[in-house]
Amino acid sequence: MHFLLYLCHDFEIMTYNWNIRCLTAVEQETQQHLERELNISSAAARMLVVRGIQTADEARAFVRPSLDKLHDPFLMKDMDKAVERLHQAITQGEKILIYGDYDVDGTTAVALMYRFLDKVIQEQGTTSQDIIDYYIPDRYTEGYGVSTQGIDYAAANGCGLIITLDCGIKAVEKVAYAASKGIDVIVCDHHTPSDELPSAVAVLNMKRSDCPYPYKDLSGCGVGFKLAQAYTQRYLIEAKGNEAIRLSGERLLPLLQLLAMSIASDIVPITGENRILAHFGIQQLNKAPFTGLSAIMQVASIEAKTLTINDLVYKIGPRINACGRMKSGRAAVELLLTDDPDFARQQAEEVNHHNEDRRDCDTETTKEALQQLQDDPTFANRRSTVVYAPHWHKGVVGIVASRLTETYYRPTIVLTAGEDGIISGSARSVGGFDIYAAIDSCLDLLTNFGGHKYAAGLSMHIDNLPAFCERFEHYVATHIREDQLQPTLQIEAELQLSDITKQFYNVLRHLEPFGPGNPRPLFVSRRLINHRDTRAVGKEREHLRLDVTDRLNAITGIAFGRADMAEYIQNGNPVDICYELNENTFNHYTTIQMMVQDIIPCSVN
Ligand SMILES: [Mn+2]
Repeated sequence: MHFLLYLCHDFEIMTYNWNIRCLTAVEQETQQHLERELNISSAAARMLVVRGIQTADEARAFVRPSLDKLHDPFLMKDMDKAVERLHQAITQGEKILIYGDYDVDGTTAVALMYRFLDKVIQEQGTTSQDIIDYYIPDRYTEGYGVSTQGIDYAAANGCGLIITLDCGIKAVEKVAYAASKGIDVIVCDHHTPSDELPSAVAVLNMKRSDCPYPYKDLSGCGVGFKLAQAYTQRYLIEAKGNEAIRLSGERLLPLLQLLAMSIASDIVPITGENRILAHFGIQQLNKAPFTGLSAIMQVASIEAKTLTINDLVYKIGPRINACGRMKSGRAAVELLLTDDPDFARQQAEEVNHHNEDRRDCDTETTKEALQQLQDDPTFANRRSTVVYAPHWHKGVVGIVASRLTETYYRPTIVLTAGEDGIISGSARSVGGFDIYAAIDSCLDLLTNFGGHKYAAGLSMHIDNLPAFCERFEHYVATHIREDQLQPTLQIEAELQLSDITKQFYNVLRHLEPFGPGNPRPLFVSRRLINHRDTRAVGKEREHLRLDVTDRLNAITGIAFGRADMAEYIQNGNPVDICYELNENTFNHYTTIQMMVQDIIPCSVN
């Protein structure tokens, strides 16, 4: 593996392991088969093979997602009970509280369920305002999950039914508390259940060990959608099965735009059913976005009809989240629900301010944390990063932990002060290292702790911090492998420049939307030399514009922050380049170009 360090100005450029995917003998046969059957290049066929596609039919289904392929919602355990109880509430005019979470998955789930029920109730000739209400817990005073305050709110407002979305699977006591107040609960959640389930009317969660539902990776919003789909099939249309899904399209299809947002932001795999839901959701966002979403797209400078999954991940999701972090999740839901363009514009601008505040806060905190590390003489010899400052904002510690791993690739914890001498924060891991186990080894020093292998939250008394730092570092230093301390680029294939044709790019585009489980393809091409015009560009000449050739074909590209390689390439030295492909339109002329992830001096003769 390559281990080279380049210095540019005074900051380090991250060095990567390159891991190139190899095809097995069987996969090579499949590749040749697809190449013939679909009449595509072998490089294009390879992209299908590495995504687990084996036949021409599977390939067609993958590149052309269809709503007919969605699973029957009644395969989900308890769906019957949920639909019946919901129908009872609707027909008897019983008041329903939709209970969510402050993140994107939780707020989109609430908006989806509200929009769905709102329409159903209006069609019955009743005003929905008296019948449905929603509740988002406060991130700081109530925290995640079903709260006592939320149930008291339901009781005080005369609700007979609570639908929890993106939460509730562990709310054993809270569901019992609701029952004591005469309130029934339907749980819609996708978090991993414990041994004991809450004794709710229905517990919808495909991760229940007794749930036969075939797809396990729905978002919280996705589980809510399945409830809406099931209700539609049973009570709103005569036809059943796939035909019903098609016929109910008009009712359910617009809701998929909210679902696509939750899938993009909650980092669930974009495979199977999620791929279909995200595909049609993005189509809806480009065709007929809800008023509030259209306003957010405007403040985020996303051109109408061009939105991609990346825009959801990097532009829309963070703005909705910022609203929950810096203000309240309720404001986010209001924006997702409004049909008033003026209100939407105002709210979207406010959301944008929250996002700017969040970004400033996150940049400032990251700067302070990096300074703390640079001032610490012992830091260079450590394997882990733990930083603490009492004044940091609780809402950004997780983002800051991620940022720190971009500079120092180590298991990282960022902490800030809470109340009564308790400090709390977020942990982020690197390279497949199990940070949950590392923190778990310090359990006796903690007051609270939860999470998984790659990310966790924790709190402890401030007096325990020095002991924690020492024990955590010791655990990391004795358990982490050298290769886990260097990030790895998972490369899909080595390409000749002649492989990069219009047809190849067209196949690539049909593999979208990309995300976990279906990564954006990363390629490598070797022995490339300067063609005509490789040079440093940008305000401070910090970026590199590439114009390279393999002596037969040429391609252009951009490498952000890599002007350090300009002279090397200009001097005629060959390089290996790792890149994604995208289209660049300039003067109405579109070309395929490289978005460079890494460049190294040529490693092969
Ligand atoms: Mn979720």
